[in-house]
Amino acid sequence: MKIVFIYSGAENLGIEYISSFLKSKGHEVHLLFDPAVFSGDSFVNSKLFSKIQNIDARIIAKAIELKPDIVGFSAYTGNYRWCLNIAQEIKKIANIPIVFGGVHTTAVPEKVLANACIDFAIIGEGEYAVLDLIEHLQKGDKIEALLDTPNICFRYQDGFRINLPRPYIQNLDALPFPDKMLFYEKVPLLEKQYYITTSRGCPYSCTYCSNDMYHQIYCKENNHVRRRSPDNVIEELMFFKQRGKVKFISFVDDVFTFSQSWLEEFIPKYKSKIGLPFFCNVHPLAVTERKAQLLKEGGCGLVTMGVQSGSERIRAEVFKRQGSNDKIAESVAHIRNAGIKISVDNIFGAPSETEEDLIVSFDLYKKLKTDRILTFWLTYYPRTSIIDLALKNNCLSKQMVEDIEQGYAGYTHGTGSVNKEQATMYYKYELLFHIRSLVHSRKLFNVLSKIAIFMPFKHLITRIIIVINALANKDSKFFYLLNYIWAPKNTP
Ligand code: B12
Ligand code: SF4
Repeated sequence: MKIVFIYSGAENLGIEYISSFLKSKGHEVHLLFDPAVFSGDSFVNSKLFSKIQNIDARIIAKAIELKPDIVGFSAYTGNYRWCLNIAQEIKKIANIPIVFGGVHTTAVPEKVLANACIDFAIIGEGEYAVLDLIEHLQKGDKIEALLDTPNICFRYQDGFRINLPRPYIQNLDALPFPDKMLFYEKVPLLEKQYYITTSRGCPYSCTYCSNDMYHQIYCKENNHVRRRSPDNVIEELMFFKQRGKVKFISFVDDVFTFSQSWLEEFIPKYKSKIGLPFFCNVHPLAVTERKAQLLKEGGCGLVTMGVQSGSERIRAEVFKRQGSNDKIAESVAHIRNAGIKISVDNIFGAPSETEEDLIVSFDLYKKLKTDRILTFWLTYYPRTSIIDLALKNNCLSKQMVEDIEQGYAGYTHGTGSVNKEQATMYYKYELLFHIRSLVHSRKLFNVLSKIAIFMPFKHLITRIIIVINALANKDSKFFYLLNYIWAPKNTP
């Protein structure tokens, strides 16, 4: 059978895993890819450039031309409307079965299936479920044959058949390595920074994160986190290292440092066999002096750590993130003392957040010696528990929740759900946090922060600082966009 995946934005490991799995079972897989350099989540969001590129129409034409047996979309909330639009256009021309998977589909399969152009929605991990679906289509069985097939959802009689997911895949080593070439053939530049995950799942369950939604769906299971063996990860990396194009490894695991014993085994092997600089995500509770040393020994140059708020109240009551400010300071110090750069994330706009909370956060960031503070406006993702809190606090209405589930992810505090007065307050702290990430000298920072409070156009100045910081830190996304303009590519 021939499956065509359609995707936009960044490289997608989910599609790559399903692709190699299907290929290992003898199926043919294609990708139509819009790198969304001028649209979606891009720095340079421009309707005009996007129109000139005319990628959507080319994707639709190519999808029809390939004559697939099934077309697959990986939907996260931010690209869901785009996926839906392409699916509708394809269905108008050809009656090809269309399947949606990915995090947004997993959260709200019934909303996805309410669109007549989508035939199937697959929730949770996709490898075995897509195989079941393809084999079902190949046999030409009646839809009733899928009534008890885990993960697969579809319209049935007057409603929806939402089948529960099968248990998590426990032995990740048994999966074929992700089909990286699917994306690299489209944009060879992507190979410079090798995305890899050594685990699936997260041990924590922050209320704003999609892991919280996964934990609700897979509620009967308590083994949310699964990890590949160090040897299996090294084997995957060796193959691409030998191709000689990879310059940098990005471990995109939710929390790379959750197990010390795994790192003790992995790092020496990584150092001797791979030895490329790498990046990873850490959690304040999953950093110790020894773990930081191990990261450094392996060649880690930068870590990202979620702080999200310096207010212990917001972290505990709203975000459900455990750990004190002292623990955060200690973990940052371990990373810095090991000689690794650290970038921390902060989320503005938590339900019930007051200026008091922002002042406390500001005090924490003044103390921490971080290389970068990235600030985000809270984005509500479907079926995460922070939505219930926001409803209780009147930060969201029922209509807004419906919009979020329909993929109008604009309900961030930065795009409309705070009033002018609140926005002015947020812009002030946003600017202060960004200045802090550029200026490490306490004295200079104190002077600048006093001036900044009175500056006009705070939001604009923040944007300029973000660009300076992206250049100073050689931000990979930023350079990808710059390089993409003249790099060879074969899209869509
Ligand atoms: C790695 C990662 C990235 C990487 C790589 C992107 C990628 N998609 O691989 C980078 C850094 C580029 C990235 C960017 C972004 N990310 Co991101 N990212 C992740 C992360 C940490 C892991 C994803 C991953 O690789 N998992 C491993 C694979 C194997 O699992 P998977 O993707 O879930 O795929 C499985 C199933 O979903 C399913 N499946 C997936 N696709 C399909 C398609 C079909 C047809 C079927 C049937 C099944 C299926 O089968 C797969 C295999 O089992 C997740 C958090 C998480 N833990 O899931 C966030 C996450 C996906 N990202 C998120 C977001 C918001 C973004 C950005 C929009 C951020 C931004 N503002 O720029 C961008 C979007 C970029 C883009 N266009 O793809 C959100 C999405 C939330 C939501 N509800 O929409 C998540 C869930 C984190 C969160 N906040 O909760 N991200
Ligand atoms: S630690 Fe990070 S990945 Fe894990 S649940 Fe919290 S926000 Fe999500």
